[in-house]
Amino acid sequence: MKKYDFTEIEKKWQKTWKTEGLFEVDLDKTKKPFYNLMMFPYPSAEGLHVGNMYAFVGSDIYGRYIRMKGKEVFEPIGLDGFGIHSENYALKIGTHPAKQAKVSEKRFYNQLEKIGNSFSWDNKVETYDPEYYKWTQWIFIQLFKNNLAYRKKQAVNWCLGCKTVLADEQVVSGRCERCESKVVKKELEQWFFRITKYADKLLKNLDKIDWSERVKIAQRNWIGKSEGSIIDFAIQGSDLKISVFTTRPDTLFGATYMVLAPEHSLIETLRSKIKNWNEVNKYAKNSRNRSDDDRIKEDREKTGIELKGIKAINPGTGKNIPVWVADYVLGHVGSGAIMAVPAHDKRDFDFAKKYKLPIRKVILPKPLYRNPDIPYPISPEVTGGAWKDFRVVFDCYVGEGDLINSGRFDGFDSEKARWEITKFIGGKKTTQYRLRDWLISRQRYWGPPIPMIFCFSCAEKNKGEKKGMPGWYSVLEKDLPVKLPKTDKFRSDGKGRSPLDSIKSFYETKCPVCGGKAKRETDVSDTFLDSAWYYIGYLMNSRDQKMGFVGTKINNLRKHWLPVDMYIGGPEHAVLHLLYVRFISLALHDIGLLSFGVSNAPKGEPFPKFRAHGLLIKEGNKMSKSRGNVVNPDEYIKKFGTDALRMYLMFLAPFEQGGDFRDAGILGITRFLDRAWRLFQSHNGGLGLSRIGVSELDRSIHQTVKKVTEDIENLHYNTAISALMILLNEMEKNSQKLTKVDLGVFLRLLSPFAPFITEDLWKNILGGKDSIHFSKWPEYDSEIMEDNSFVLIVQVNGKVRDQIEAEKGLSKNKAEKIALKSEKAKKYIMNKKPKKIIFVPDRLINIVV
Ligand code: ANZ
Ligand code: ZN
Repeated sequence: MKKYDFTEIEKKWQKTWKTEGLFEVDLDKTKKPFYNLMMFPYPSAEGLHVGNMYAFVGSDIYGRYIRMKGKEVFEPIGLDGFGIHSENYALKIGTHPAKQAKVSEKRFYNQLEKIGNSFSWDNKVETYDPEYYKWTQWIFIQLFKNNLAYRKKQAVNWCLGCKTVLADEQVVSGRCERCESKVVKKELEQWFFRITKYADKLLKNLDKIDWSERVKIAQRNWIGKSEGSIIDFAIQGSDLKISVFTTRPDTLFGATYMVLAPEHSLIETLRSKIKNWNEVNKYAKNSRNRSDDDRIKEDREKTGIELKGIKAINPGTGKNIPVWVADYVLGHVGSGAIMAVPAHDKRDFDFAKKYKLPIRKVILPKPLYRNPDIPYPISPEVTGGAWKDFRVVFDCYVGEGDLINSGRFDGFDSEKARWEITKFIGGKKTTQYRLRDWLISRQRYWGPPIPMIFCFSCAEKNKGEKKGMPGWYSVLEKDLPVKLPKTDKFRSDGKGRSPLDSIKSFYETKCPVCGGKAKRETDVSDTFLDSAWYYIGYLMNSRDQKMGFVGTKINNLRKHWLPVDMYIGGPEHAVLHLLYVRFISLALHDIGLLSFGVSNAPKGEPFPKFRAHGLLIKEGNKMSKSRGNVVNPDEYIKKFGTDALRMYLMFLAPFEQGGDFRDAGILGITRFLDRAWRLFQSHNGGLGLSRIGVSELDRSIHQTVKKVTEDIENLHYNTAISALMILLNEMEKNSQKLTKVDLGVFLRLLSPFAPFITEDLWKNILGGKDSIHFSKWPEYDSEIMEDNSFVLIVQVNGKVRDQIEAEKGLSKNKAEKIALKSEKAKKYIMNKKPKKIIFVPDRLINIVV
């Protein structure tokens, strides 16, 4: 018998498929398109990670299944190789990022070829390819032209390691998401995208797209909608006022002091009145370079300084209250100032305790208030011990309840009081979002130069102009791409300038409007802009042509491919990539450069269906270089084969849950494939076409078809594989009865998981002419599937004498015949004539003699 030589088989089919271009798709001729997309990888230092493979294989299985269900499946692949991560790696090993990109590219594609996915290689994209980033720049320009890109000076996140600014999304607990260095604040002029304009749409559409719930929750929290009021507090003895944003205007009467953020402009304005100016100024300056995360942590010890000589007036109570500066209030949130209500806000409470500020309770939890033993108004005299208890339990009560100590609003329900109080003191209702505009500039080398030009003389000329940004023009579209210049000075100097800022030949240019001397923007754009449109990039290439947005406009030619039908990727991208990609698509839609939609999802949403895969760990631990436990798929592929590794990865747990990789486990899969191989080889040549009647084997086959089909649809690959294992057992037991049809069904069910061995057996044993991967997915017959038999209990004079398997729906007559034939029953009937026969359908027959 021929041995299962996976190395040979896998090499052979890989080569054949590639030369035949089996999985290439003619994008223009498709009738039943299905866009099966997985998040493209960034080429990391170690080459393809088994975690990448896990994600890709999980996505591929789904795609292969859909293909066999009759769709034309497009499954492209590419590399997200522009940006900080790739650049940092090149810097670390002391090589040029462009050179390293070529090395990584080769290695990655090589590895990706081996994982057995049905990739459409003709359409691959690399984000650092000028043909690609030409369009990244083009998108920037479209956003600029539509007032969605602007420049402003702002205190921004500055990573001390990467020496560049970072978006909020890239700062995790005060550290850089990529290099984990500390992140501080720095004042710089930067480019921003107005993603906040889409806050509401991004939020609302979430309800109408089919995404993993945990990712939706993360996006909702990130966008952070909160409804509240703006309330003005007059500053005593001046015309100035402090505006605050609060979600709890109902607690106004409990505001016993106010806090300005260290960045608040009023501090400077009030300078001459602040008696302890030096102290205040020093505190304000120092707190600015602390990260936001650090500042707002609940458990961090609060600090602050009172503005001596300044008092504000609480518009509810009419009383004077002190004004402080403290870094737990952020400059860019709300209005950068708060009314502090220590009795009902934890941070204010801690602060008030520390600085001995008054605490005034204004909300009482309902059960207490309604308790007849505690009459209103509550005071220690009236309540005695209860007051004491109340204080212990509710030092700081953040919930809802009824108002006390609030003048005419006493007794109001706190939720209802919000608007009543706002109205009463002339405040305004507003909605705030946590989401901030997307900071897009990076002071780095390895990225697409931002395609903007600054003209000094035009800026002078249009100085007073309110609209737009005087002197700033986008590069003419015909001049795209603005190529990243080749240079050896690609390292950042750490002073807030990009390396491009010292390349005169790059930045010296002409003004596109007046033709005078002008300077190019020298920052590059954030890597997340590269990946915010790559799913369109895949559609722009094909075997021998590259085309663009312009002229042909993607929305005419290949829009039937959009939106993406199934998108799979890591949940860690919930607030980065997955938010940006939606924003860019919605914006291009509104501008009119894209147009696609499906009936069951909002127009312009690029991914109506998204599934987050789980995390792959190694023997209980996170895989990381420092632990030295990163699994390199190459080794395992060499030792066990791609098919075995694919199946092993998918067998670990439900795909959306992740799994624990253990070396020992893979042997179980190897044995399974070996057994399947032998079963097929043993039938080489001698196979019947059909069986007569319905047998137990038929039932198992149909049940397995149903199970595997449903499991794949739900990405429960692990249980689909175990169903196939059970079926293999059954087939081995009934080896004599097996037909070609049975074996064909088994192979097709297995093919998405183990594409190589199944193709080989399909062609060599079953004589398949075309690839198994384009054969039809098996269907099941629910009638056959159902268990049609039952155990007939045979009694003689009420005592059980035999149990016989029979077909359901058996008639009384037939049952009688079967019973009378039973050897065991005959012994008790002893040839006597039955007096009476009791029959319970599908259960028993009792012969009374
Ligand atoms: C008074 C108050 C009383 C508040 C109370 C809360 C509870 P969310 O819900 O997350 O949107 N706040 C407003 N601006 C701030 C800033 N710049 N820095 C830090 N905190 C700020 O949070 C809204 C609440 O956060 C606001 O409502 C305000 O405190 C605080 F019993 O106002 B609140
Ligand atoms: Zn000019």
